[in-house]
Amino acid sequence: MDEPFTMDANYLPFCANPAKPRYQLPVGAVDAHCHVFGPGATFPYAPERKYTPCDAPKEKLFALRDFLGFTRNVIVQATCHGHDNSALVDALKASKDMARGVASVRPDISIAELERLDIVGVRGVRFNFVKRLVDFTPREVLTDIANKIARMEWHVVVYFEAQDLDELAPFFTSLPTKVVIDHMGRPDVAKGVDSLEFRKFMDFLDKDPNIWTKVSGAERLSLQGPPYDDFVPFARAAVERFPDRVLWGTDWPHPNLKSHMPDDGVLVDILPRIAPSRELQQKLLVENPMRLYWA
Ligand code: 0GY
Repeated sequence: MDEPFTMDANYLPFCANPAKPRYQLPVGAVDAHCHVFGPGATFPYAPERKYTPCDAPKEKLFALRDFLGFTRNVIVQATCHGHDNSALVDALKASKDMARGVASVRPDISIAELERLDIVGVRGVRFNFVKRLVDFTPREVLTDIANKIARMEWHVVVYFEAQDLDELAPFFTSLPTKVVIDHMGRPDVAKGVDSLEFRKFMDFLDKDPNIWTKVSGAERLSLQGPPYDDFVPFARAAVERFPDRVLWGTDWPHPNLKSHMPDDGVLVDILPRIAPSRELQQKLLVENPMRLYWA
């Protein structure tokens, strides 16, 4: 049978043979930002998607987890699957409690459906504000969703670009849950870690203890490429200032990268540079994600 979906012509597939990391992850480490895509023949991509990726099924994700030395995953619903969380749910069920999920839901979702998602391991919803990935959703709609999921003791994960922080910050602060910012709100690393842009981001976290951040996205934000020297100071600054509110993930299978496809082993090897002590590594990779997703 013909495959029902053909990946975009300029889409880069994930690295099939990553290097074994030199850095040994702490026991129980969590890859707290990754995705599953399809397979499209079983879990069709959403009609409203802005890109068609290559399939990246759960079996490949779990094999990568074991190869790199992680114990657990947090699987984040990506926009190419829209609000259909079937591939995510399937992966969570197959993980034997070794994965948690962040879903994408519509405002009319019932409490019964939220409870079904909770049982399989969903602990949050993602609001995406990146214009190349999603159409606009009014804030009131997102607030309705946040109020519903607050009852489940879930949290909100947000993805946006640095220039939009000023406009979005009051909305994030108004949400009734913890809010986890993907990839440090995508700073422009060319501006440097002391830039007004990144200081605003750090001050925002400083003021609101409900805000967490993922210090992931080296391969997305770096202008220099591996070993991502220009990214490291940003992640390190966030880890050192907010050691109890940071998470890290590979972002496998790295949707929409254009410059290069990272070797996930090389990505893991930046961890001791962004979290220089064993204590910081333990918090970043084990204690924080366990508190947020498995408590
Ligand atoms: C990421 C980043 C991207 C894509 C998505 O949901 C998505 O489609 O998050 C991106 O294109 O920057 O973290 O996966």
